[in-house]
Amino acid sequence: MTARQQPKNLWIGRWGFVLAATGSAVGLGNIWKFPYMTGEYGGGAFVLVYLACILCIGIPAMMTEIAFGRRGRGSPIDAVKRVAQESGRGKIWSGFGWMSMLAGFMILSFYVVVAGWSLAYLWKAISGGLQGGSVDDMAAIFGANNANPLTLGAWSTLVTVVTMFIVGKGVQEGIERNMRWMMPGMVLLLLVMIVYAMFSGGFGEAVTFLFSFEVGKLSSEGLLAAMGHAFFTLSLSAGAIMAYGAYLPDNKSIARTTFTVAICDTLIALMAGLAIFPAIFANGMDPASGPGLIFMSLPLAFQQMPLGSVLQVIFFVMLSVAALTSAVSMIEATVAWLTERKGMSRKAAAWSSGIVLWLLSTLAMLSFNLGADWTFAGKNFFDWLDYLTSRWMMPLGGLGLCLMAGFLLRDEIFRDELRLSKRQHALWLLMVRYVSPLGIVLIFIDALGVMSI
Ligand code: VAL
Repeated sequence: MTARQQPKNLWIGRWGFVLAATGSAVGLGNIWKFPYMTGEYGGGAFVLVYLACILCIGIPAMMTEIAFGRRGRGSPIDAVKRVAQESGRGKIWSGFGWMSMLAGFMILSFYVVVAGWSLAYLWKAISGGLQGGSVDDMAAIFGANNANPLTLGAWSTLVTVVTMFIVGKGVQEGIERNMRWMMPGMVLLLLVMIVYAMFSGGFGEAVTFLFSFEVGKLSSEGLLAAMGHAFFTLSLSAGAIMAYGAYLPDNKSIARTTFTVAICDTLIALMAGLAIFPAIFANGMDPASGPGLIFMSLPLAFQQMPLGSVLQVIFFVMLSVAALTSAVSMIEATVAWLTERKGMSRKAAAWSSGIVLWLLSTLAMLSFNLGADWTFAGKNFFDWLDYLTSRWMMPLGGLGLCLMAGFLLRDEIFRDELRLSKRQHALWLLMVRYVSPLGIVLIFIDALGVMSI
């Protein structure tokens, strides 16, 4: 097959794909996960490695993924298969498409639980349920929020239902429209929080914590976490970006789009760090408090701010919408596959994957209450989903696609899709052939060395 595949659905507006891909990238990863991981892995060193991974691994990998998606014009499984076949390679390579679809599904099953926290906190913010003067009070509220499997399950079920509803309708219009107000709104709100933090203590400490690069401080586990987070935050190897790339019109520049998405995503994560850490230090909280970090520190900070109760409601609305625009992207690969291959309607595909997702997410949700003791090697089900996907499956998927694009497949395909200048193309090739794979492999080797101790 040499002819280019014809697109079925294309992003509508001029900014359609950028908005949707940014909507996918910017999510809980930026505002919930980035701060707590930075806290757990010691600050600046983690941030530095994360930024290096975005630049050297994430950006080339994202360009490659979009090129695969646009060339193959189908779900990641079919897109990878078609591009491989166009180069005379076998179906077996679609395995990377399978892995990314599975990773997206697994991520979504714990993601809806955290998005459920966000909705629960929105409700508490509206109904005055986030009162308390100390970190301990906030920790008690967070604990109580998670203790009851029925209410916690109801929130994550709500997220699942809303996600499937949007996906069933078709993501293009809904997402494009929402992203237009959400991104500027989010940036504005984070700016307000940062400016407030500048004048209310803890800001200097936060800046030092985030940007003092003592690389020696980072453990092998932290290195792996930083690399995994670069994949997670850009939604790479989770089916999302490739599935969205399949709807990218031919005349759009993949490189420009990728840089725009990566820059927006990185800026929002850093802004979130600058908005959140001052509150953590000013209130004497431990930055290494884990996944509950923002849910405990922020309500406390909002209480001390003028107009804090209003800003707090706006914040949780934004967080919930950011979570939703990411959630819908992670199921797109599965839904595209079910419609293309199994002949299902979009609605049927969305709801049937929704049921499986709901079962898996219920298990993840139980990790915070009834199933807290169901652990294996010190990790509960929720932790395992996160660990397997972001630390291993996503980087492995990225490694596979980069090596395929760099060595195995016909270079004309990528010349044709990426349309870079000669020099830029050579740089991209250098990245996907050597720099990204070497970075990923070295971090894996380092991590495996640690695990065998
Ligand atoms: N990239 C998103 C995030 O950072 C999701 C899709 C993992 O939250």
